[in-house]
Amino acid sequence: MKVCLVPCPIIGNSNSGTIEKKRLYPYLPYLPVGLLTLSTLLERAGHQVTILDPIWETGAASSENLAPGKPDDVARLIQTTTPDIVGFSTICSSYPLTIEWAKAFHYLSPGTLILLGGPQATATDEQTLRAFPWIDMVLRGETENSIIPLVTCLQSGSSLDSVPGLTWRSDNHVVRNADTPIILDLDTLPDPAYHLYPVERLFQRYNTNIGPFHQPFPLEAGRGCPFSCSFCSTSGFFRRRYRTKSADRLIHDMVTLHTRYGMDHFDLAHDLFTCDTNYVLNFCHRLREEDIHKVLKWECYSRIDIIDQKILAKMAAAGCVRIFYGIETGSQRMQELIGKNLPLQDVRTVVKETLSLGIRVTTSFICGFPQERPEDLSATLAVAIDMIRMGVDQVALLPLIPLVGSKLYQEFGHSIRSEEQEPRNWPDVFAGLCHYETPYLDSSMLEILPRVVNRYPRLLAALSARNVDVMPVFVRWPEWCHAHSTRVSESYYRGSTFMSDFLRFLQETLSRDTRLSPDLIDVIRYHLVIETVSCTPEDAPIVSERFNCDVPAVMQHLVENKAVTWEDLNPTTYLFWNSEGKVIVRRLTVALAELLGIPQT
Ligand code: B12
Ligand code: SF4
Repeated sequence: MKVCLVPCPIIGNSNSGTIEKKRLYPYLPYLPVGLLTLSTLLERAGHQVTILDPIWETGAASSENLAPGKPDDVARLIQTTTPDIVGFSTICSSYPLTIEWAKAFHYLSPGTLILLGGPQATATDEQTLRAFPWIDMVLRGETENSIIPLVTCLQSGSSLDSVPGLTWRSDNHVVRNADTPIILDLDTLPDPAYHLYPVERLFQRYNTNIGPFHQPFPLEAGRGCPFSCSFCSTSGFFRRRYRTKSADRLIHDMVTLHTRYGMDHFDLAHDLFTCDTNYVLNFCHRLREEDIHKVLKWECYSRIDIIDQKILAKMAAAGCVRIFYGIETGSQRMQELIGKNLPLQDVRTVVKETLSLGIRVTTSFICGFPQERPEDLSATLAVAIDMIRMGVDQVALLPLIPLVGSKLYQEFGHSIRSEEQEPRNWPDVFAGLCHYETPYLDSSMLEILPRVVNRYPRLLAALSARNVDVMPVFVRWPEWCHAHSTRVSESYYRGSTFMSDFLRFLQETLSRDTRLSPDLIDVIRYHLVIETVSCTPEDAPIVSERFNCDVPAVMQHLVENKAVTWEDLNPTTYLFWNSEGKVIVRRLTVALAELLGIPQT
């Protein structure tokens, strides 16, 4: 049979934007690891497979912006492969788009079977089939053992009753077959069908696009996490069975990708790679034994309570260059309530040890739990700022996404809200586009906090270095909006003026505070200029502004806990202009600016 598989779109900014806007956002290229493995199995069984990732294919894609185009364009593309079955992969954040693509394809080719798989369709299988008649079936959970039985039954026209993990319609009733057993030995998985994906183009983007550090290439290391944090859905999906590919198999996969495509930096996709210490130590030992660590670098996910100096040292010596730690909340009360149970007193020690070994760190935090109180959020902000000042690469503060299938959803799913029509119509399907009601937290605070933390972490760290408590400032935001008649709708927060307004608010609020030194006022003003220039057209005149100090140097010293030097306090002029959506900043000494006759405001 001819099977066309379509990856789920990964939206550049998944945590904001209406469904309408999400269609326009740039998309992140990401290797659909699961689909590639299924493709190998299908090809081996004699089927003809195409993987069609619309973000590479439609006219909307450009070198800067990858975007899939309109649903009709996506549907036409799929139709060019003349499939018998179209299989869409799904994730919570882009589920409405996937459903739209499927609908557009159904109208173009009503007889072709539409199948869904992946975490979101698995969690919402029955609801999805009831809500959207154009979706024919969902293959739930891990599907390597069920995809061939399904396609074989479809080809022969035999009954679907025995296909494990299938949710389908029979006589207009939704039928849910028994679950598929999980795959215990992941070494039995075949090599992914890389030849079906534009791997070279993806690799090229990974190498050129992501800041100072190459984006690593995704490689599946294993599945399942034995913990059961209440907000997370992974424990249900993989039934809490922690598994890894053997160290030898994983190394074989890394070396194969290196030899075939030149990849030298891998993201070992596993929710909790370091769960089994002996496994990790053996993996590190094998990498060193073969001298592979000198060429191939890798990164992984961990928890601060299952790792220590000894393992970290082995990992660093074996080529580990980054670890992602989910801290989630800085409040011990919330740690317990959400079932994460991290001993917060150990966070600093573990992060410090990790950094001291030369391993970079990403930490992530969540806000918007239904039980969260202002003091909890304040504690989270304090830990996040502390992490920035310790030198972690990124502190992501993410708004909580309600995940169907999670414990939190079971308890508070009835209280999810959305400003948009589709999630309101089908909350149990599109919960990922909603938010929980937060009785103790102001909703505008939850809008601004993640946006500001993610955009200006170093600014917040610089303020905190001078003992400015930023939380009370956030609390005063609604009052300021009211005084300035600023409409605080959800779309306002997503718009271009919010960030400038916020910086103006910060400047005004903190300037009233006599403790704020002139260099800190300059730090805020500098960001305000950047934000303002980012909203100007590209042909707008260059902006020149004079500051009483070398702002980036002051920031650097504050964030790193170092004393600001006399040299930093030299008046400096900066030129700002907008080039291809990025603000370029150039530093001039005041004397040079005067010599060049550059007007200074
Ligand atoms: C790597 C990763 C990412 C990457 C890439 C995402 C991607 N394409 O997978 C990045 C970093 C971008 C990412 C981001 C996010 N992620 Co993420 N991510 C993962 C992670 C750790 C690994 C994914 C993976 O490769 N798995 C291994 C492969 C083999 O599994 P698989 O893709 O699910 O495929 C199997 C089955 O699902 C099925 N299948 C999948 N598709 C299809 C299609 C068909 C037709 C069929 C038949 C079968 C099928 O068959 C495959 C083989 O068994 C998973 C957790 C996990 N362990 O899976 C979370 C996970 C997918 N992420 C999750 C979330 C919530 C997010 C974010 C929303 C987080 C946030 N708050 O911002 C963002 C949103 C992305 C966006 N911007 O739109 C959730 C999704 C939950 C849900 N209900 O959808 C997961 C499951 C983790 C969790 N905590 O629950 N993520
Ligand atoms: S949040 Fe991390 S540790 Fe907790 S259940 Fe999910 S994957 Fe496991």
